[in-house]
Amino acid sequence: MSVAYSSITYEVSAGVGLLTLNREKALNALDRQITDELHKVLAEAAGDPAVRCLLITGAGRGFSAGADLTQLEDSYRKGETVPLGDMLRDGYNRIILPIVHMEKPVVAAVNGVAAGAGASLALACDFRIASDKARFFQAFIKVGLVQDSGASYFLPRLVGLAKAMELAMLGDIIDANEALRIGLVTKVVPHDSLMDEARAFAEQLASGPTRALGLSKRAMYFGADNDLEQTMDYEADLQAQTSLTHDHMEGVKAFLDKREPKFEGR
Ligand code: T3D
Repeated sequence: MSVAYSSITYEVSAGVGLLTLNREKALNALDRQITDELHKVLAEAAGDPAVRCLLITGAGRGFSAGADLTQLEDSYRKGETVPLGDMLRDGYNRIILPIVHMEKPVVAAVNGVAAGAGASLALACDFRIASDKARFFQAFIKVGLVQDSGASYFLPRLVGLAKAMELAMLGDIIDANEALRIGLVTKVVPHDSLMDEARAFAEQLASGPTRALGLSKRAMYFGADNDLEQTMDYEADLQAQTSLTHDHMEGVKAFLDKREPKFEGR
């Protein structure tokens, strides 16, 4: 299945939903249209049993340059300030949360620059496979804004508080190798093989025990914000669910039969 929106393309094959941001000229900067379309496609991917892993990338040489800074150009040129709080609540927050809440793995194939809210989009994914041309940029501070779209949540958890402060407050652009060194990305691959590598990675996840993967993600977020006792209790609740799945039974049978398991995502 393949659907073309005006700023996104989306297709599903071999258990992987491939979502491509498609505003190449503006390095896939996020305007209202693309944000609304993202919201729609994320809901579709979350509810589609044929999608067992979602892969997000950008067309052209950018992953996403963050908020489309031309959107409010008229106001800024006239010297009018614009309060952005509600725009975030109605806009980017509605695309970041569904990625985190999606009970299946989400992978970003970071093909180029990921800046501002575009970097947050990549950070919200469970894995980042980066092209050797990828760059990460907490651009917010350069335009006099605080980081948003979850960057203050994801960054300290991924790279530690000190490095998160450095990235956010200095606003230096880092390349793919530095991103790998500080733990921001899963791996760096040659640019020309990015999509093959990212697809293979996504297909491996898509052939896994989807329910356990989804609940593993949920448990990790829970564990990051709760104490050991609460977390172990929560794990027990989740295990009560995974233990009833076909994939759990299949995994144990495969072990006993000394063969590879064939998970079906149920
Ligand atoms: O407003 C709100 O909704 C509030 C929320 C804010 C959240 C945020 O995301 S704030 C941060 C917004 N993003 C930025 O500040 C990044 C701005 N862009 C850049 O600093 C640079 O473009 C990059 C470092 C990302 C890439 O540099 P480079 O040299 O590789 O490319 P370029 O030549 O600067 O950009 C290529 C084109 O994309 C260019 O258009 P042109 O001249 O070819 O017609 C450029 O204007 C356009 N572009 C890049 N970023 C944006 C953009 N157009 C609109 N919005 C952008 N963010």
